[in-house]
Amino acid sequence: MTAEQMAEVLRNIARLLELKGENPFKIRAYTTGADVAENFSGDIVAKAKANDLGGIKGIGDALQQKLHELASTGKLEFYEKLKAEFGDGILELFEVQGLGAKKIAALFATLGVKSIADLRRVCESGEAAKLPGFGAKTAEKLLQGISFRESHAHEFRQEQVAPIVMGVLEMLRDHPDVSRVEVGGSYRRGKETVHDLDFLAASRRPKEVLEDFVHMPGVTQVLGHGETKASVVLDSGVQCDLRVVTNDEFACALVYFTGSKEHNIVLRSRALERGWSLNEYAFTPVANGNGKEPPKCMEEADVYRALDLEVVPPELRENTGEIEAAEEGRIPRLVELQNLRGCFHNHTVASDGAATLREMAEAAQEVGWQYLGIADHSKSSFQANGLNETRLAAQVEEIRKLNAEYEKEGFRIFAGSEVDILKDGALDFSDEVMAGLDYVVASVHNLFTLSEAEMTKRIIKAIENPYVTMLGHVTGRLLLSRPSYAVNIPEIIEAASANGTIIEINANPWRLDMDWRWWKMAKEKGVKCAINPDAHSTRGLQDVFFGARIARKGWLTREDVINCLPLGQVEQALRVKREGK
Ligand code: DGT
Ligand code: CA
Ligand code: CA
Ligand code: ZN
Repeated sequence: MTAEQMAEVLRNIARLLELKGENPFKIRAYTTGADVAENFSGDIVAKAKANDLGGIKGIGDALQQKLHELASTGKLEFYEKLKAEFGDGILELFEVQGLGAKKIAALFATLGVKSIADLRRVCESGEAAKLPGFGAKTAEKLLQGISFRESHAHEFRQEQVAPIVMGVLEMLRDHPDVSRVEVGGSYRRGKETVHDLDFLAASRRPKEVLEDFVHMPGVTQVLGHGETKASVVLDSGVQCDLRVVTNDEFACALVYFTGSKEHNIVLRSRALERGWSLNEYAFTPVANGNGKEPPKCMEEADVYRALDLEVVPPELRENTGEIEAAEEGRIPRLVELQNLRGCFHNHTVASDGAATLREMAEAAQEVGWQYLGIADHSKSSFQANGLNETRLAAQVEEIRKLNAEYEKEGFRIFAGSEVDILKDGALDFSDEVMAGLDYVVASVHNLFTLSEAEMTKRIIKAIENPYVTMLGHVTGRLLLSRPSYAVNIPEIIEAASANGTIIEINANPWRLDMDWRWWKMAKEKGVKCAINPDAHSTRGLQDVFFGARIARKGWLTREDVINCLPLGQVEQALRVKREGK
């Protein structure tokens, strides 16, 4: 049991209690408990096992008992009973876009809907549309939600697979018969979602390694188990493939299994031009080749060198210009997580965050950062407890006070706001109010159904405001859950370039927005990037890990990323746009 799994059980209990129409305070106790479990800085699972949760804010007596039972037995009677009342499929209904507890409860009570399959049936038959508060449009939307979810049924986001990758790599690294190990595939290339995980190990005893792999903890199904490879499915539903090769084959195999397929195809044709064939194990001579000895490769770099190429970082291996760049020695030195000196889009308890200003600031200092930008929601985001002008002014005051305290440590909080972009592109705060802040992140949080032309115009109008320093989560997508709204990204990039507006990479693994596929174009037009975690807790700051990988995948260097600037320079960078006007 992990803290995340514990939190998930608490969230599911809250959902089921909501279906039962339980008292909101009781429900709130479980969602708060889930937040606490997930963001606790110590080992909350060990504490729960030891029945030592007393005095932790947000975990009352009743919850302490339940967490103790859950952590020590792996099960919770109360939860099992709740699930039995509704059936196993009910929780997946919460994953359908546009469906909340109220609607699910109505569907369950009147039409006996217990699963996604049931939901589809009653939407198609017209029964759902007849329910009070539903209508034909809602039913149509729900069907779209179901099909979006199904079209991504076997994909996983980074935060779902990253811990698995760490665990499997550690297991293989510790294996006495394994000399080298790597993860390949789309995960290594830093894709925002992956279908399965591909591991590669070098060993002289593949049998022993594969035997332990198929028996590792969490395996629920063995799809294949041969002499040199095996495939398993874990309890999380993630498929893991392992290929075992010899140490001499490892370099070529790693290139091959990292992909992408398109990148590999170009490598292979370059090999043929040189009179060799390149497969998943080695270079070999081809008949009627030029007779040149095929190169022996011990490292990936040897493979690229043999093909007269610079080494291509895995994130760039998509055949989108990296081969040409590698040939001409133009592979950029990509930004690294360690280059970040702070970040700008973060929330506190003042809006919908879980940590106070001080807690966030001190967590940022722990990470080793020199600054932290606070951008709580603005007043129109009432569902997120957005700040009005008065509350914002009070927060700015509090930030100034904390800054006086932190100054000697060389740390600084920047006072910002995540200001809503209203329907017509106007902003939720006046220019005067925004001028009193260090910076502004402007984001769309409502009216996702505007036409592409209207949405693009709306966002460009915000980009043109001199006080809008950067644009937040450009497309509003939630990976595997909600598609982007209609918007013309090249026009947005053009406007950002013309106005000196920064675009963020929202590093939350559900978003990773703006998408990596657009960054090369943005960079060529001189648009700067901010890698922002959009943290709603101190733990959330760590999401920059995912953002940095996406920035690399977008070909960005530290010069392209504004939050690589040290404190002494970043302040000026935030002022450039507003003072240029
Ligand atoms: P995904 O769909 O997220 O799992 O994406 P990948 O890229 O991890 O794809 P996967 O797991 O099917 O295969 C891993 C790598 O193995 C892939 O990136 C390139 C290599 N590979 C697999 N099948 C082929 C193939 O038919 N031809 C070539 N050239 N390479 C392949
Ligand atoms: Ca894969
Ligand atoms: Ca695979
Ligand atoms: Zn936002």
